[in-house]
Amino acid sequence: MVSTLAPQRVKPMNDYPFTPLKNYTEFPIEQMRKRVADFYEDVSRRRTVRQFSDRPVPRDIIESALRAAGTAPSGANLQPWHFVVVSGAKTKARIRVAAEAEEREFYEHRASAEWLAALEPLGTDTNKPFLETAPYLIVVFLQKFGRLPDGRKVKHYYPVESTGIAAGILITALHRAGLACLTHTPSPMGFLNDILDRPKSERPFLLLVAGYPAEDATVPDISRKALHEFVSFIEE
Ligand code: IYR
Repeated sequence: MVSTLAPQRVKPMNDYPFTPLKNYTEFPIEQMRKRVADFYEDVSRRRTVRQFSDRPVPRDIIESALRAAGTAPSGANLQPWHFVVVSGAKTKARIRVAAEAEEREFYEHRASAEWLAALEPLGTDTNKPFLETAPYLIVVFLQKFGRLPDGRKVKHYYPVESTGIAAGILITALHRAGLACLTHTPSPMGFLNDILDRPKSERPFLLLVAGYPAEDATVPDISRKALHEFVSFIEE
């Protein structure tokens, strides 16, 4: 009889290769506390910025942040995202024109009075100069399905959750590099497929504006919820 005390070997139920978990690092509790507190201190300084400097940012920094985003967990590891990095003035200008047209529709017709009231503290309007000023527009696309090399469709699972997590890691990585960004969502964003030549199977998820903040950038004086307002613990 096999003893129930025998060391448990996790044996996969299939023939796909598994490899030992090599890169996991455990930290002593005190170090864990410090690391997570330092991380919080750093991310809590992140602010959404709407005034950008045109100072250039080396592309390899954006690439590293995107590499970090590409480590996000995803449904069945299908990585249902595509990122288009726009730095060319011509394309940025086309995006600005199209986004401002949608924004005019939004502010003048589509948005409810309630929505406009919610936006008032942010001071946003139809004018989006940052789409041309900032050195990078990173357009995040969500792939509803993928394609095998022979053209067959592959269904993607949880693409919204997966792409949202990847976008969160990207925003955090850009912040950690010392860059500012803005999650911009002109709605609808279908024009981005046309301008950036992306297939219909991809949906623009968000447009991240990234760069240095303008020297005179200001941000709304708003606060974040305290922990007890957005977290509950159940300990029984
Ligand atoms: N997309 C518009 C409106 C807007 C909507 C939300 I919700 C915001 O948090 C901020 C803006 C714009 O970018 O102005």
